[in-house]
Amino acid sequence: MKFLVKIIALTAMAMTSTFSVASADDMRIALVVKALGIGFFEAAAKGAEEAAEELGGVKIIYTGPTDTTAEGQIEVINSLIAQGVDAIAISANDPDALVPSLKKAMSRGITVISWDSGVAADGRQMHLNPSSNALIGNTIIKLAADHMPNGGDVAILSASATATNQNIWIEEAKKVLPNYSGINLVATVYGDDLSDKSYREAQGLMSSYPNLKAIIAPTTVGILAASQAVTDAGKIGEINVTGLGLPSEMAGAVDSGATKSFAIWNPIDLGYSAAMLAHNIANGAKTGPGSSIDMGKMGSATLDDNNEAAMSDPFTYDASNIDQFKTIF
Ligand code: RAM
Repeated sequence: MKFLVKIIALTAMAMTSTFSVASADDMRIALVVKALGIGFFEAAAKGAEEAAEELGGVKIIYTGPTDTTAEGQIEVINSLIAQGVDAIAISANDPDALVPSLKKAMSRGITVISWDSGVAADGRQMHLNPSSNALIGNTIIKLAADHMPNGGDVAILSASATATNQNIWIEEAKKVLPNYSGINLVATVYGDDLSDKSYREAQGLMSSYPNLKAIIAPTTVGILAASQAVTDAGKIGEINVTGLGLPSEMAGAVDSGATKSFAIWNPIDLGYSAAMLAHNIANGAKTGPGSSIDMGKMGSATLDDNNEAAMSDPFTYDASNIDQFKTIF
């Protein structure tokens, strides 16, 4: 009898510990995106889930506002603070507006990093850029210029006017414009990473600038909407749509000729790396200039003086390779 009691007690103990490992002890990492419903971020979430599976004992909370505003993200952050998550990895709609709420999160012991679209240095422990900003800025202009042997007018269709990443890339693009003689940037407009607004902004560009030769959209939402607007306007062959897109979303535009080429990095790897970094920093990995933080199968991130690191170079897609990639992301 005594023996049986002992067995029951041991079983109960084992059950308790199994339960705590499986749920309450999980590290909860919130992957906060610019807005829900964007394919690029869904691909990144897939990568974050891969990281969680590899690490074990990690739960990814994929969340974000319904539109690409800082206000929406502040609400999300406040709710994550109230839930007491362990880490927040955010792609920001504004570099400064989120700083007070993210500082509050850090003061409660929550690890905060930004990835994709950054937060100002005092609002996060580190930032992960997808690639070198200067390289992305040059790439988006080169993609347009490569198909404009005689030069001409180009316009930029961006995401939101406060998006950290797009604003930096546009700034870098403007710096290298003088290297592309004959390429004339006539306007920059904002579609807020909403399909319908981006589509209307692309239509507006076509009517305001009748000599437009290219629309450059450094956003996966904008490039897709612009290629649709150009197609619907019957301007394939006249206006080339380029910038940053997902092969899975852009395959039709490449087939139709609305888009000759575009670029992107691997969003799955980016989400995987962001989750790995958030996990390792929450587990005590040191941040600070010069420190190196493990990113699992993606190697490690070495932080610069601004506590930033960059991943890989953007890759260019066109009719020759899009079929190989359109089923991946
Ligand atoms: C959209 C978002 C994201 C950006 C990509 C290229 O999905 O704006 O932040 O990195 O485009």
